Amino acid sequence: MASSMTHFEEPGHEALPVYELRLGGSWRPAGDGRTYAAVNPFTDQAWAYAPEATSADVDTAVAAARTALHGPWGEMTGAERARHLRSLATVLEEEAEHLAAIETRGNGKLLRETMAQAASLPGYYQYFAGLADKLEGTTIPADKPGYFMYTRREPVGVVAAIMAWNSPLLLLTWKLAPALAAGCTVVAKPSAYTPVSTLEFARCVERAGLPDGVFNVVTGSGADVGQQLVKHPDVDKVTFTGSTQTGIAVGKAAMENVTRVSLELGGKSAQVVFADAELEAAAIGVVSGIFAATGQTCVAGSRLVVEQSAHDEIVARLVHHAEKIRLGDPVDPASEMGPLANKPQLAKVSALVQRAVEQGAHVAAGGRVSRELGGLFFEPTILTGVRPDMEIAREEVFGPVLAVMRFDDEDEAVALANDTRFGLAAGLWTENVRRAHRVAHRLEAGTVWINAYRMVAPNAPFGGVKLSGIGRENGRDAVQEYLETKTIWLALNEAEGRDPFSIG
Ligand code: TXE
Repeated sequence: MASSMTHFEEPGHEALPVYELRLGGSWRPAGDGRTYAAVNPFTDQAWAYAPEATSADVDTAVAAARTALHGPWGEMTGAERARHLRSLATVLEEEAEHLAAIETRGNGKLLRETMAQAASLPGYYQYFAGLADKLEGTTIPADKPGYFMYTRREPVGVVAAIMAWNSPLLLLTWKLAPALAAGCTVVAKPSAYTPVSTLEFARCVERAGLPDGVFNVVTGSGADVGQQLVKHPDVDKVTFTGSTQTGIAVGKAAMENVTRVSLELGGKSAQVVFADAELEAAAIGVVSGIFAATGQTCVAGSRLVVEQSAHDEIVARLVHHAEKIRLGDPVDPASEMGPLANKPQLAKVSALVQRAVEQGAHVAAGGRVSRELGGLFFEPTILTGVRPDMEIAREEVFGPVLAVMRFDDEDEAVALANDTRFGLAAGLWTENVRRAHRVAHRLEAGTVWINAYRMVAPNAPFGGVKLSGIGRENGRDAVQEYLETKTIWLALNEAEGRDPFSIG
């Protein structure tokens, strides 16, 4: 990826902001001074320069995180860490508009979406502040007399947080807030496509007064900077959001050092619509699941699994909504769908749709690159007549493309919905309360929304089963991802007289 980036010599770069790495308490250019252009997907123009970290910079970041872990941060009580998390929440409230604007420039998402995301960030730091002083061990009655035994919950250590480009600050926050609550220190590596918002975020951390080295940022390519972090012997835990393919490579590389890993990966989430559903509400929910954020969300509801008798009506409603979606400048409040985030993404979406048509899918709406606006726009697309064995029913598109399949009864609905290697989320639309819970229990997914879609919250555990990942973000479960359990035994009596050659 690094080689496709524009470098510092680019004419006109002087006018653009040039960012620096956040290493310990310092802002520093990359060790060899190299930068690359961050490109705005709407204008297709460079808008800032980000440092391309060297391997020495990665070492410096990890060392700074280690020093903070063994220093002021590691010595704090949970209540003191909570105060820092709350200070950060306050700064983020003040900076929400600024961060949202940066995010939209970086990945082309609608400002109304990035604004809602930025406004939600403080709530995560508040929630995890509330948990920071409640990380309790247990006292365990020893199974033999004369011993006292208890556990401590200790931070796993230095965490490398690696994120995709689709929601850089939200994905970062889902990792950083619980990691800090647990007492860990963090080295963050945003996607090479969207380096700037995480560097701006580091300014917020600095303003909030967190000790130096608690939060560090290295930017650059995944193959270089990301890979080095994952393989770094002094990193204790890797937490990753991105594609399943890269996630598997990250997991394998981390295992070389038995580094702990959490993975939040791709999805091919089903929206299951029964004929007894309120069909207009279901149609709006399906639209929100697949066309919001231009389909570039891990929870995109990219497969519609609909009961035969409701198929034609819901497809008609969906086509009606899809054709009315206003594509446009992401900063225009009237826009409903922005561009895809980068050129490889547009090429991938186009190719998948083309192959789906060649394999027999019917284009009910959209289906093409939208040329009118320039940039990287793809039309909201609905493909009917999709069979479960087709590529478009199996592969993550990460774009505004819905694959429609039909079922005759509940068992077939569940079988179709579960006929995927992924298991991040699912939507379920029915007015029958018994069926709603019955089917929700049978769906293989980390989250099931009933008569709703795309709901997330600080206290709602989120993550995948199957190829969608390992571990949970948000909720109480998330802090556990950043803690280790230590068991402590104390012999209460002096003379034991126990056999030194047998256990226990
Ligand atoms: O993801 P990657 P990208 C899917 C989506 C998209 C595709 C590529 O289909 O088209 O992934 O997106 C870093 N060691 N999703 O390029 O390649 C990389 O720099 C360590 C689904 O963003 O997985 C970036 O910071 N790190 C997803 C991060 O990993 C490495 C959300 C993710 O990169 C690395 C986004 C390596 N060897 C994209 N290689 C979802 N479902 O949530 C790359 N990276």
